[in-house]
Amino acid sequence: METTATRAPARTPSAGYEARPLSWRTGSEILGLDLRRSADIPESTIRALWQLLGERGILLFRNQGLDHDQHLDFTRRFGPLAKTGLLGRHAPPGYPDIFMVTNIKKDGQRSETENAAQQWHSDQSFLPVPARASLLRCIHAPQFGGDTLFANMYQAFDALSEGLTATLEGLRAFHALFSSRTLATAGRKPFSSVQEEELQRLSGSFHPVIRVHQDTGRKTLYVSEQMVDHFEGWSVADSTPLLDYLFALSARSAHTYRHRWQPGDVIMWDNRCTMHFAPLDYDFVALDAPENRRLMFRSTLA
Ligand SMILES: O=C(O)CCC(=O)C(=O)O
Ligand SMILES: [Fe+2]
Repeated sequence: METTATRAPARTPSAGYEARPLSWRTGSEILGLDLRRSADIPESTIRALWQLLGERGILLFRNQGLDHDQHLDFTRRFGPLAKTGLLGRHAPPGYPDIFMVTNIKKDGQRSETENAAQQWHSDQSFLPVPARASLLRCIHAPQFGGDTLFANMYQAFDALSEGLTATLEGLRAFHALFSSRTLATAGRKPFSSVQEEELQRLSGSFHPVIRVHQDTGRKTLYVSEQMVDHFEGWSVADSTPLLDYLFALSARSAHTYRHRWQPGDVIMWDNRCTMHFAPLDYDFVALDAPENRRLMFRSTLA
């Protein structure tokens, strides 16, 4: 399946790489590294990439053509992998730590992962200790649509007034796999095969609404449309208007970067200071046409 991804000519590994901004505040493209040979990347470079990730929220590596092992090897340079939980059922054979996101049908059925990200979220925020970062690699991108949007949650925090910041500082929010809002508004419930008892088991976690990023020391807003249900001690009805405001503020165009995927792209994002969202905007009429296929694989850092 990976063979159609662009194969970059192998580069001689060296400490040298270049980082170029993808937009004013969010994202950097990293040039000059061959992720297929991640064992050759010096520890100092890994540390510098990690710091840059915390500052810029996402790192893009183009033309990588990784296989699953190379993808996991590069991911592990930054720390242990996260448990995949429910996503394990969407792992490619033999790779339980990889999550496959695709719109390619299986046995004539639409994939329940195609709408894994139809609302803004930060990965695994429903867990007591959410995923630090995720790495998504593109094998096929549809001819139209299938982009991923990233919101810079430092910028969302910076856009809050002092008064609202003071109110939010003391609050915690409840994150569930699917917030009441998601269940009420998603066109197609994500992961429709998730059973009620599994939802109970993953009942969710409270997290502060404003958090300090461990590596940069900067404050971020930490609420998301897909998972945040209510503020601690507030009813859903009381929470909804303020949450709606915060979601709209986070998703303002000026706070986001939209990535148009190319096969061979790898994007690493920091779940502590970004959210992401992948609108369902492919050509559903011709979903089976090869040029409309979307196939991505994700690894996740604990
Ligand atoms: O399909 C995408 O672009 C993102 C999917 C997603 O949310 C994820 O892999 O964490
Ligand atoms: Fe996600």
